[in-house]
Amino acid sequence: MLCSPICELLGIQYPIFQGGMAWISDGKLAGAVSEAGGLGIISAMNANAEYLRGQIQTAREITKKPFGVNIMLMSPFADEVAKVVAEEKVPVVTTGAGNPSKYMKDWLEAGIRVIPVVASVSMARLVERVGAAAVIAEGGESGGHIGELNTMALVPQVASAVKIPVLAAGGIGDGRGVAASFMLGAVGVQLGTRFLVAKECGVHQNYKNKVLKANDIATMTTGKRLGHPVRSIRNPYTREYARLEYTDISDEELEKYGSGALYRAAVLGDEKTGCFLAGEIAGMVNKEQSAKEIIEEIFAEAEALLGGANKWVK
Ligand code: TUI
Repeated sequence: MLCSPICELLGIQYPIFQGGMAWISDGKLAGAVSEAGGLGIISAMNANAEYLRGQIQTAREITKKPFGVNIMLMSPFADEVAKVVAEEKVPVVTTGAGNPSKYMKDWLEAGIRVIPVVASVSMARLVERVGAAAVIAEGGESGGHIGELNTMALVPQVASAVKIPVLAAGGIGDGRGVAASFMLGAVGVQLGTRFLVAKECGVHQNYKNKVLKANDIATMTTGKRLGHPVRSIRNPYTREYARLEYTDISDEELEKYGSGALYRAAVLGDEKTGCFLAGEIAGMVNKEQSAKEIIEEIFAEAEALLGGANKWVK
């Protein structure tokens, strides 16, 4: 058993979160991950209160164990879904793509454990000050919206800067990544890409196939010009986006070109005009498994590695 403070804090069996992936992480996937002993997370993405309430109910029908909701702070519905998680007394809230301070009072009063995703030491310190229970330090190997630093440099700096527990995210796909994360000072991990191909994940099969077929250099980043770099699998859409970034097209038109692209990938499976967000570890995700199989395989490997780590010390 890999026992960690995050398991005790949240009452979960394995120190692993399934990342809140927009259009992908629904109540069914989150319920399955939590039931398997990790922390499943529903993505509130750009959806409204009614959608989120439905997904919370679905997760509660699948499991009695704790689960979380991820609130993407750039969402136009962030205020409305922030109220829902407090009313529903969701056990854990993770946040992404911004500063969650304005919601902290309501969430803490509702007894929620707030665990923001951070991409810098300064944001980790800030959220600790306003009452975060832990932080997820997410490096640029991740899929989706990313910060400047990579996991190897970010996690130890955040772990040294705060007293609350730190989880590592970005570039973790198997037990080796989990063991390395613990060595960097993390006491848990968050994985997205590996859970994207879980049997319980309802994303379009074309999306799963793209991840299953990806190699080590399959992903690229776009969106730097608009101030929000995003990692996704290279395809005609990303190539055209990357080209447009270097033309004199207006920011508004570039924004318009990107809008709806994740929906087209995740729901429609459109390989030409969809944006298939995925992390750098897509190249080592080669099989569809249940959430339970994924978690058990990862931790069997991580425990063996950590247990044998002193073979290097003479
Ligand atoms: O949020 C994510 N990943 C995402 S969000 C998303 S939807 C989207 N689509 C297009 C453009 C932008 C978003 C797809 N994937 N991960 C968590 C994350 N949070 N990564 C980086 C951050 C972050 C960045 C800045 C957290 C805090 C932060 O603070 C900035 C500030 O000072 O407010």
